[in-house]
Amino acid sequence: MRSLDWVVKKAEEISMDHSSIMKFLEEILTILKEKQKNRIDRWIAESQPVTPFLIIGDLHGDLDTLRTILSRTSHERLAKGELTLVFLGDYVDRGEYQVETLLTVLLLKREFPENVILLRGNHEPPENLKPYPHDYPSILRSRYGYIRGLEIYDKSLEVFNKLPLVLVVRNQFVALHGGLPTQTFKKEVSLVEYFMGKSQSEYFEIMTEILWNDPIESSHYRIPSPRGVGYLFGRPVTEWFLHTFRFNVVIRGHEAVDRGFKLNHGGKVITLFSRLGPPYYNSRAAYMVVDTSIERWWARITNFIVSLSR
Ligand SMILES: [Mn+2]
Repeated sequence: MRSLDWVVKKAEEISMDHSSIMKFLEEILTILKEKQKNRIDRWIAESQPVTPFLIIGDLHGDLDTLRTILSRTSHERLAKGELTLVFLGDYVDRGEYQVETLLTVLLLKREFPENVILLRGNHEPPENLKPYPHDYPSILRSRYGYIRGLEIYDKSLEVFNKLPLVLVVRNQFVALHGGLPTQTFKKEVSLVEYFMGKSQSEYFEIMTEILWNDPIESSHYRIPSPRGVGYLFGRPVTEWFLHTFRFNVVIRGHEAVDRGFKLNHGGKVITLFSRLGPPYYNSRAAYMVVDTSIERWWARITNFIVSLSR
């Protein structure tokens, strides 16, 4: 089996200098724009449930873990469309190799555009909603110089703006970085309206929730988040959403959890965290390989979770 770890080497090459990075980011922008004909495409990615999905949570610059996962993944199966890779966002910030990590996932997108889904995390922020700490721009400045670092950062923000917020696999699952939005909870909405709102003014608030929300074991539908942005969404939101739009589970990242995964809301919300190392204390990182053709796969969710430690 030819594995995918060659992509990491290629990313390391591109990361060596400013002009290769700029050229590559420009190329990625063209690819992403071609795929996105309208506002909905830019927001919601859709995938057929025909292949196994390999789902990876927050990486935050953990190139080692990414390399391990890719070394276990078949290039041929991905190339033949027999596998879909889904990344839940948060590629940069924290960690020495965040540039290489970002370039690796973008290279995967370039090589296999139909079978690689890169979702947006809160660390791939819109201009006016930056997380803290956000050390990606300062890493770029110290590595490539002030002006060139800024140029790469600005180009990165353009790329981040083109990453979808939600992956929809009909009758199976949805994947997003933070959580289900509460703004449109129990409203008369279509699936697209639930995730995008009915007007421009709802648009930004819902994006904030998708990127920042966390689940909480509560019968309240929402509680303000201790993060200072977004909400904690309770079980009523998950139950209403899954029932109304006919999905089985929600798969999300965003929280550093000890074993690399956790389950909320009776196993209907799965958190994956795929980074090892400080400043987090999780003993393991986890990812998921799900074959949606297996009947009631979601009822035995832990069977599909793979965990890693150093
Ligand atoms: Mn996050």
